[in-house]
Amino acid sequence: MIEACIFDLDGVIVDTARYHYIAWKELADELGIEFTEKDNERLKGVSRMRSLDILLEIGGLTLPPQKKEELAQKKNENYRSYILKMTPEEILPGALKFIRELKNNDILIALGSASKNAMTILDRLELTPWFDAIIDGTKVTAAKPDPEVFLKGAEALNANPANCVVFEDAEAGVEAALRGGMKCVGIGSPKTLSKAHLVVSGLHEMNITKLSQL
Ligand code: B16
Ligand code: MG
Repeated sequence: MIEACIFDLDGVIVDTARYHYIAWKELADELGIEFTEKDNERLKGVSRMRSLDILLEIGGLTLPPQKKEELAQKKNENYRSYILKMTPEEILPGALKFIRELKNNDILIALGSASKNAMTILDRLELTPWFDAIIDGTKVTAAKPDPEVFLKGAEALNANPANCVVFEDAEAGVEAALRGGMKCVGIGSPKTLSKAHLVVSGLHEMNITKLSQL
């Protein structure tokens, strides 16, 4: 029996990776680091600070912690200028339809995202009222693949982790779900997300029948 669904945000409900990319790219240009869209793939599902570390690693730069804080903050301000202009049209295909279907079947819904900007994004997309619990980057101490974010989601919903399904686009997120003893639907390529119980290209491919067969 499925009690709850826990959704990652970036790459599952909305594609903010392109805004992250623009903001990291502007910072990289200032630092004289060559940073491509392919490099940006490595930052998906990864925390802000870890993302900066990867960027600096690419550029072969080592900086003191205070400077890194400053740069991360600068990137975030730039990133926020983009997400503050987001609209509900940017919700990925099928996401709202599937969420509605879950509600109609009395399945609880939580968010499990690494982003500290998740609340702003959900508000901009007008999705906040659909969630029974929201666990984001401001509420966790351990990053994915640690299962903390999803276990906190299950706990907030009072759901048994074994009866929860996580939707994730990042390999580390799939790993986190499995470590938490949950079922996992990968969103993206079966090649990189092979450990998930099921892989689909987007939430438009999901429905209650597929969910109950997991
Ligand atoms: P922020 P998710 C993740 O969100 C993004 O995929 C990742 O690229 C980003 O660095 C991370 O959030 C932190 O985001 O800078 O907004 O706190 O996929 O876990 O929803
Ligand atoms: Mg993601």
